Amino acid sequence: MSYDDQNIFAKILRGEIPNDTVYEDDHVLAFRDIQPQAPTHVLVIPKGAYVSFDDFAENGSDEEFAAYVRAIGKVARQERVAPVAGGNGFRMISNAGEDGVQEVPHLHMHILGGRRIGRMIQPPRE
Ligand code: DGP
Repeated sequence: MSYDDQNIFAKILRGEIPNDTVYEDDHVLAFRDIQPQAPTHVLVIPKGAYVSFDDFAENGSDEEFAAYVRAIGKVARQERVAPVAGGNGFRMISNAGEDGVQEVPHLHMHILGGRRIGRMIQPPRE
């Protein structure tokens, strides 16, 4: 699947749509999900044009990988959900493709916490 530069997160990265940023560096932007499913619901995205995690893994640079992983950890600590910083825990989810029910075709990691998130896999809703 090729990258669609009209997707909503590409527009956020270009500053065409506002967002509630919680963290930013040269390679990464993290902002609050517009439809939060938990008290903490942050999306962490690379600034590079990657459709999904597998695209990133295949085509990203080591510098981008390091920045992405570290940013996810920073967000979890900053949001006070990271157990390493005394938080009560969180879940990371990255949906990919149709079976993964990915709605926005720009890689994003959901960071969910602030409540008990529940079982890892729920029955399909659709
Ligand atoms: P996914 O199904 O994994 O592709 O999740 C996409 C998420 O993106 C979903 O939880 C809602 C969120 N989202 C969609 N549009 C916007 C937007 O314009 N701003 C923000 N902050 N989040 C958005």
